[in-house]
Amino acid sequence: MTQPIVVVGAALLGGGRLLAARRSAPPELAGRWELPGGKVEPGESPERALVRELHEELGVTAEPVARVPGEWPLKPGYVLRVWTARLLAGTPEPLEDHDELRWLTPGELWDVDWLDQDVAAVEAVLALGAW
Ligand code: 9L3
Ligand code: MG
Repeated sequence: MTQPIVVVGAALLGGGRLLAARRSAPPELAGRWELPGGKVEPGESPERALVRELHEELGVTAEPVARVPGEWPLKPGYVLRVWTARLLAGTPEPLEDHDELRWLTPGELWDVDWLDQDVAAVEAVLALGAW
Protein backbone atom coordinates (compact mmCIF):
# COMPACT_ATOMS: atom_id res chain seq x y z
CA MET A 1 0.00 0.00 0.00
CA THR A 2 1.48 3.34 -1.01
CA GLN A 3 1.03 6.29 1.30
CA PRO A 4 -0.12 9.50 -0.37
CA ILE A 5 2.31 12.40 -0.57
CA VAL A 6 1.10 15.03 1.87
CA VAL A 7 0.84 18.63 0.71
CA VAL A 8 0.57 21.04 3.63
CA GLY A 9 -1.37 24.27 3.38
CA ALA A 10 -1.20 27.15 5.85
CA ALA A 11 -4.25 29.07 6.98
CA LEU A 12 -2.16 32.05 8.08
CA LEU A 13 -4.34 34.20 10.33
CA GLY A 14 -3.56 37.68 11.53
CA GLY A 15 -5.50 40.79 12.43
CA GLY A 16 -8.75 38.98 11.79
CA ARG A 17 -7.73 38.11 8.23
CA LEU A 18 -6.68 35.02 6.30
CA LEU A 19 -3.80 35.13 3.82
CA ALA A 20 -4.64 33.97 0.29
CA ALA A 21 -1.95 33.51 -2.37
CA ARG A 22 -2.46 33.55 -6.15
CA ARG A 23 -0.49 30.85 -7.97
CA SER A 24 1.72 31.81 -10.88
CA ALA A 25 2.61 28.20 -11.80
CA PRO A 26 2.06 25.64 -13.22
CA PRO A 27 0.02 27.08 -16.12
CA GLU A 28 -3.08 24.99 -15.34
CA LEU A 29 -3.22 26.40 -11.79
CA ALA A 30 -1.97 29.94 -12.49
CA GLY A 31 -4.42 32.63 -11.46
CA ARG A 32 -6.19 30.45 -8.91
CA TRP A 33 -5.85 31.19 -5.18
CA GLU A 34 -4.63 28.85 -2.46
CA LEU A 35 -3.47 28.50 1.09
CA PRO A 36 0.32 28.72 0.65
CA GLY A 37 2.36 25.58 1.24
CA GLY A 38 3.69 22.56 -0.59
CA LYS A 39 4.88 18.98 -0.45
CA VAL A 40 6.27 17.38 2.69
CA GLU A 41 9.74 16.01 1.92
CA PRO A 42 10.78 12.46 2.85
CA GLY A 43 11.61 12.29 6.55
CA GLU A 44 10.16 15.74 7.23
CA SER A 45 7.22 16.35 9.59
CA PRO A 46 4.26 18.23 8.13
CA GLU A 47 4.76 21.03 10.65
CA ARG A 48 8.42 21.46 9.61
CA ALA A 49 7.36 21.42 5.97
CA LEU A 50 4.83 24.16 6.65
CA VAL A 51 7.45 26.38 8.30
CA ARG A 52 9.91 25.72 5.45
CA GLU A 53 7.38 26.37 2.70
CA LEU A 54 6.21 29.65 4.23
CA HIS A 55 9.84 30.76 4.51
CA GLU A 56 10.61 29.83 0.90
CA GLU A 57 7.39 31.07 -0.69
CA LEU A 58 6.66 34.17 1.39
CA GLY A 59 9.95 35.04 3.13
CA VAL A 60 8.43 34.90 6.60
CA THR A 61 8.91 33.03 9.84
CA ALA A 62 5.65 31.44 10.93
CA GLU A 63 4.52 28.70 13.26
CA PRO A 64 1.76 26.13 12.95
CA VAL A 65 -1.01 26.53 15.52
CA ALA A 66 -3.54 23.72 15.01
CA ARG A 67 -4.38 21.04 12.46
CA VAL A 68 -7.61 21.76 10.62
CA PRO A 69 -9.69 18.56 10.70
CA GLY A 70 -10.05 16.82 7.37
CA GLU A 71 -7.95 16.11 4.30
CA TRP A 72 -8.63 16.79 0.67
CA PRO A 73 -7.47 14.68 -2.29
CA LEU A 74 -5.41 16.51 -4.90
CA LYS A 75 -4.07 14.83 -8.04
CA PRO A 76 -3.71 11.03 -7.70
CA GLY A 77 -1.27 10.13 -4.92
CA TYR A 78 -1.43 13.56 -3.24
CA VAL A 79 -3.53 14.78 -0.34
CA LEU A 80 -3.91 18.27 1.16
CA ARG A 81 -3.78 18.78 4.95
CA VAL A 82 -4.09 22.19 6.53
CA TRP A 83 -2.87 23.87 9.70
CA THR A 84 -3.77 27.25 11.06
CA ALA A 85 -0.61 29.28 11.47
CA ARG A 86 0.57 32.64 12.74
CA LEU A 87 3.31 34.99 11.71
CA LEU A 88 6.29 35.36 14.01
CA ALA A 89 8.44 37.64 11.84
CA GLY A 90 8.41 39.27 8.45
CA THR A 91 5.86 40.54 5.99
CA PRO A 92 4.67 38.01 3.41
CA GLU A 93 5.79 38.67 -0.16
CA PRO A 94 5.09 36.51 -3.22
CA LEU A 95 8.68 35.28 -3.67
CA GLU A 96 8.06 31.88 -5.27
CA ASP A 97 5.11 30.31 -7.13
CA HIS A 98 2.75 33.24 -6.41
CA ASP A 99 2.22 36.64 -8.01
CA GLU A 100 -0.23 38.22 -5.59
CA LEU A 101 -1.19 37.98 -1.92
CA ARG A 102 -4.33 39.20 -0.18
CA TRP A 103 -5.29 39.33 3.51
CA LEU A 104 -9.00 38.52 3.41
CA THR A 105 -11.60 39.47 6.01
CA PRO A 106 -14.32 36.86 6.59
CA GLY A 107 -16.59 38.94 4.35
CA GLU A 108 -14.05 38.87 1.50
CA LEU A 109 -13.29 35.15 1.70
CA TRP A 110 -15.19 34.16 -1.41
CA ASP A 111 -14.05 37.11 -3.53
CA VAL A 112 -11.08 35.11 -4.83
CA ASP A 113 -11.09 32.11 -7.16
CA TRP A 114 -9.75 29.41 -4.81
CA LEU A 115 -8.45 26.11 -6.14
CA ASP A 116 -11.22 23.52 -5.80
CA GLN A 117 -9.67 21.68 -2.84
CA ASP A 118 -8.88 24.94 -1.12
CA VAL A 119 -12.58 25.90 -1.14
CA ALA A 120 -13.26 22.87 1.04
CA ALA A 121 -10.20 23.57 3.19
CA VAL A 122 -11.19 27.21 3.76
CA GLU A 123 -14.71 26.07 4.71
CA ALA A 124 -13.12 23.74 7.28
CA VAL A 125 -11.03 26.62 8.65
CA LEU A 126 -14.21 28.68 8.96
CA ALA A 127 -15.95 25.77 10.73
CA LEU A 128 -13.15 25.77 13.33
CA GLY A 129 -14.31 29.20 14.41
CA ALA A 130 -10.66 30.12 14.85
CA TRP A 131 -11.25 33.68 13.64
N1 9L3 B 1 -2.04 22.44 -3.85
C1 9L3 B 1 -3.33 22.75 -3.63
N2 9L3 B 1 -3.69 23.57 -2.65
C2 9L3 B 1 -2.75 24.11 -1.82
C3 9L3 B 1 -1.37 23.80 -2.04
C4 9L3 B 1 -0.30 24.39 -1.16
C5 9L3 B 1 -1.05 22.95 -3.08
N3 9L3 B 1 -3.15 24.93 -0.82
C6 9L3 B 1 -1.66 21.55 -4.96
C7 9L3 B 1 -1.05 22.27 -6.12
C8 9L3 B 1 -0.06 21.30 -6.65
C9 9L3 B 1 0.31 20.40 -5.48
O1 9L3 B 1 -0.69 20.61 -4.51
O2 9L3 B 1 -0.68 20.46 -7.65
C10 9L3 B 1 1.70 20.66 -4.91
O3 9L3 B 1 1.78 22.01 -4.45
P1 9L3 B 1 3.11 22.89 -4.65
O4 9L3 B 1 4.24 22.11 -4.07
O5 9L3 B 1 3.26 23.14 -6.13
O6 9L3 B 1 2.82 24.16 -3.87
MG1 MG C 1 3.73 25.71 -2.93
